Amino acid sequence: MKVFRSDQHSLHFPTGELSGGVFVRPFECPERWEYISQSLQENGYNDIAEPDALNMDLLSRIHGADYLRFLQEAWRLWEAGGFKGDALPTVFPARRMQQREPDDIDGKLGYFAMAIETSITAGTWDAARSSAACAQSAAKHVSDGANASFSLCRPPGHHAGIDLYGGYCFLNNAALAAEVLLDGGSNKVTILDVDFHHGNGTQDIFYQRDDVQFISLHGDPNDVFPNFLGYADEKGEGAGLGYNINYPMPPKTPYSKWKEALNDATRNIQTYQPDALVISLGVDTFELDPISFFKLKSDDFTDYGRAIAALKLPTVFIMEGGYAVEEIGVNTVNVLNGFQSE
Ligand code: SP5
Ligand code: ZN
Repeated sequence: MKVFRSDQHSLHFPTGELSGGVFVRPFECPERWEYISQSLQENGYNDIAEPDALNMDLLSRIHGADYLRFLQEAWRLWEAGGFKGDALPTVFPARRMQQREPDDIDGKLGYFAMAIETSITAGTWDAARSSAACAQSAAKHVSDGANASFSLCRPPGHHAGIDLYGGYCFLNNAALAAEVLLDGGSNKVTILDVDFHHGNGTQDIFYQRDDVQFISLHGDPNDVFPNFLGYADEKGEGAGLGYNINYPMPPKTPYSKWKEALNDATRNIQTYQPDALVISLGVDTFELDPISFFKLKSDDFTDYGRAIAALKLPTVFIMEGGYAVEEIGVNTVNVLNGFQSE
């Protein structure tokens, strides 16, 4: 399986994250990428490529023009304001306030943010762009005939919506991969999101469309981030009605229960009959993950990798979350190994 990755991920490394009222070292850190790279190498995934340049036209199919402009100018405006730390929002357009982008950078940050654990730094745009470029090239590789590819995306993408960032995400890498597959001749694509958190951004982007089926297995938003999307009654709208499927699950969910949801998801994929599959691959479902509450063990990742392969679809794996840093490489590679063994 060919791997796409870029060293430019390390341009994004905020100094802190507000968690539990304390400014801590960010959970989404550069070592995550390094541990995964190392495990890939140790397991013989040596066909590694740098991505092609990002196609901004394709990116514009999933993100709004104002939002893309904001991401590119945010750091410059923040610096021009004389601020010294990383760029963080402090004020939000809550209920009955104006949904209007102001000139002031503090207001812009709050206008486009869906969470404040995610800082923007000097290198954030370049890192996000390189991450999206990896997803684009991995999808192109499959669209050109390969049966699978893996994109070591960092920063991750599934919380980034049409015009919003947060949850460590800026550009929606999995959504871009789906657009590349559609552009390359697929008529229908399924995005299966197995990250612990609901893929609110991906749901947002495809909510009214029937050419992309979105399925997410995640912690119940009533109990955990992103808290305001991911309920089972969110089924899509208009042409998209029926093509959005959520499986929220409670704290301490063991693999046996998670696998039941996956089995139901695979039945829904078989009914939809997509031409290709994108996996939003977060391994924060692991029992030792510091910010999550499912109970998957390392071998379970191998098992569900096999179940994904049983669908017999061209498959693009897009890296999302996973914060038990020392085990992140093993768990990620276990999914790929399970897929390859089938
Ligand atoms: C891609 C991805 O997995 N993003 C996850 C974003 C999670 N953001 C919220 C992190 C909250 C951590 N602090 C919790 C301790 C205080 N309750
Ligand atoms: Zn996650």
